[in-house]
Amino acid sequence: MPSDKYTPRAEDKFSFGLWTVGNRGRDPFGDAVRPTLPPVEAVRLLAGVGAWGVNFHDNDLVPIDAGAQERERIVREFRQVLDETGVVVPMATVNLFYDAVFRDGAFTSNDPAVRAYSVQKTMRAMDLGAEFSAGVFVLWGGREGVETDACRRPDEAIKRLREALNYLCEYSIDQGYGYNFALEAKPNEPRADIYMPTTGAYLHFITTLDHPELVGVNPEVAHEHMPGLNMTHSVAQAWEAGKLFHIDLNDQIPGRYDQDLRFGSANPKAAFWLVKFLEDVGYQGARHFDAHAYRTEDYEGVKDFARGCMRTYLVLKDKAAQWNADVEIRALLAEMAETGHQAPPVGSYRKEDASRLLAHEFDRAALAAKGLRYERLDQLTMDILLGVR
Ligand code: GLT
Ligand code: MN
Ligand code: MN
Repeated sequence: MPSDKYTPRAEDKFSFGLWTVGNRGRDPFGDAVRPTLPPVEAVRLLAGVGAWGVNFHDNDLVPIDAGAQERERIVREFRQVLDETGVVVPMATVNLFYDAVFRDGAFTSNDPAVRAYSVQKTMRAMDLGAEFSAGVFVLWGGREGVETDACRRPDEAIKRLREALNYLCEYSIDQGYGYNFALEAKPNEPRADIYMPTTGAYLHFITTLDHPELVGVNPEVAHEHMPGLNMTHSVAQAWEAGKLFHIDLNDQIPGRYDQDLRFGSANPKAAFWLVKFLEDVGYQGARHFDAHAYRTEDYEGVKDFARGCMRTYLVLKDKAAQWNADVEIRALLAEMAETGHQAPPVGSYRKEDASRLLAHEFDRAALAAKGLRYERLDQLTMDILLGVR
């Protein structure tokens, strides 16, 4: 494929999970449509399409029942292919959802033995990630929820989640791993309800931990769009709190089951605002695609899917630069920022200022009279996105 300005480069920090390009197209109504893609082959595929990084759950790489020798061989072969291709491992995670043992939760299970096993499995997954110098450890609690609230009090579940997180932070410190943990919310699926449904819920939960400085969030487009939320707003709150440790880029039609579509393919305008935000603020983390190819595709189609995620990101990044430089847009923004009205500044509270503010007479009708030109601004945005400007 000839290279152009939308060809991915290492600086773009595009990463994919082994489970994304390795997704075999299973869904609740149908079995796999693609053959197994061994991890080593997945790395070659990713290197071939120009990705920078690969992420994995413990069991994407090492099967859950592997012995020590098998683990060693897998790790050796994986390291070889990383060296050969230059692909890096920015993030690691743990699978606490697939095995039957997690059917009623992992860290929040009622069974203390399941909780202990979940913590042990996570510690081992952290060991594995650290062997490949992963700096971020994602935790997605897909099974930490309920079908019926008869099973436990939800505040008890939160206490258990906190206990596990505190333990894992201490383990990271103890081992000198230097992980940043990134917690990933989702409202439902696979559980009917998941305890930490939104990024905002996690942002508060983090403040209650023993080591809040080690823990941030991993917002996912699909998980915000499923309940009809605005991904860019969630990301902005995380960013403003210094907690945007990772991001899962994909797409999703609101109100449906988790689709994990190619980035930007369902809601390109929402994807535009997201990319523009990340680029405007100078987000330095990985741009991780947590998506998978349509079930109709073979592995050539999987490559098209992976290239498409990165290309759309870069096209939108280019469009964001165009938007920022557009003379008419800049003039509209400047016009909007102007106020023809005098008012005492608010700022931090001071008694004298507060008296002035209380005494001030506002002309409400005049304040409400100015047209804000958002229609024009949005159409200019559309013209840029549709490629006619
Ligand atoms: C799973 C889930 C994703 C999470 C992954 C990390 S696994 O594919 O749907 O959203 O990010 O555990
Ligand atoms: Mn998802
Ligand atoms: Mn995800």
